[in-house]
Amino acid sequence: MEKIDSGKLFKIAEKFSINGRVENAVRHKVGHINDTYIVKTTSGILQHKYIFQKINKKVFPNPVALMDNIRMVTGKIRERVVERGGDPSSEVLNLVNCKDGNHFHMDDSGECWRCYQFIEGITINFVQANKRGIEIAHGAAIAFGRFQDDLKEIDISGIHVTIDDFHNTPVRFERFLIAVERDSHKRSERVKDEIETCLKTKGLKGVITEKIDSGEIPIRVTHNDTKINNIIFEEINGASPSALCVIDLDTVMPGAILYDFGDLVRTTTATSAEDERDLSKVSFDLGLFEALVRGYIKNGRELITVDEMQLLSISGRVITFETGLRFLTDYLEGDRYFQTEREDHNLDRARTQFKLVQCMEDLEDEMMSIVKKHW
Ligand code: ADP
Ligand code: GN1
Ligand code: MG
Repeated sequence: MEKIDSGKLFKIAEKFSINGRVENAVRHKVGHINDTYIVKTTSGILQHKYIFQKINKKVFPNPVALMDNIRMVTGKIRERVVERGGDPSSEVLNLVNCKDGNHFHMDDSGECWRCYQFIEGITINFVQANKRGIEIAHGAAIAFGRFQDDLKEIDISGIHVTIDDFHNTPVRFERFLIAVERDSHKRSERVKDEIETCLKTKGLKGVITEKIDSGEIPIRVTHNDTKINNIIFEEINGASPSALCVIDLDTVMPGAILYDFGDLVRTTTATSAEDERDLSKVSFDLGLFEALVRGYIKNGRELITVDEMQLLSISGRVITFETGLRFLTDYLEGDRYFQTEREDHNLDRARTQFKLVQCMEDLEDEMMSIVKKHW
């Protein structure tokens, strides 16, 4: 993780049409991919806050196309928010343009920077299986369902693919096998059990992609990174936080809604952090799952097809397996993709995913019954 001195960030901030003079810039350590900073400015007695992000170019080879997607998608969502009488300053990400009119800045070393208006609120990494957790899960699912609905009329042919084969689980499995074979960091011996688990679970990899290939599952413009912490929640005195704005739009591209619903299941039903080391704390909660189904279907009932509905209950298991494969692959390759903060961080993350896959397998019938009940 590159450290940046605030002098450099001040210079970058000068390129954007922000209000006031920069007072300070602080690294914001949430998210595994981009470098994010909170920048505070003042003009007279007024204070302003912005989010600055350096787009990870190892992960996103074409930041220009990515920013083009974000411009189009936020434009469409803004129209929809206004139509329904919402507040476009907090219910959609607002890019701040550069002084030269561009919506991103390419610095001298070829790094791509963007700036958003700061949205006040909180992010939530995981929820507990209680009334508050259920309300949060339900609100998150409504937000992602609405996101899907807001984008249903966008012209998919104008949306770029920002990462090839992002949710192609069979390709992720092949890459995992190559990483095991190469064993470039001599770590495979340590993770023999996890490798064995992946080989035994490989039946899951084609469950969604085969139906995409056969044309049964439609391709739409989807978010593709619907972790619960990619929503900003508003804290209202006494009540449970309510979902305000879907963020992290770097992976918006053509995809299947099953991976979106699935990733929400992966990150919301686990009742523990993604990197929890104590696996006895990692479990799957059916009440939270039901809250997600209720919430997602609310805006999606017209949109979700019968074929998609039939895979809704297994979608979480597929993407949790995929994410486990990705963490384990990165561990085997020497932690090159996901930002890590401790030794074995990716391995700890992979282990929680495999535990969760097992929990979901044990509750397969109950999950299907819940989907049918709300269908
Ligand atoms: P990553 O791809 O690294 O996860 P994100 O776009 O999700 O990057 O941003 C990382 C974090 O920065 C978010 O989890 C959130 O806490 C914060 N953040 C991003 N955009 C905004 C915004 N417009 N307003 C307030 N906070 C934001
Ligand atoms: C990354 O950017 P962030 O932290 O929201 C990753 C997701 C993974 C997730 C696992 C572009 O999401 O695909 O599911 O970590 N994003 C990218 O926590 O690879
Ligand atoms: Mg994020």
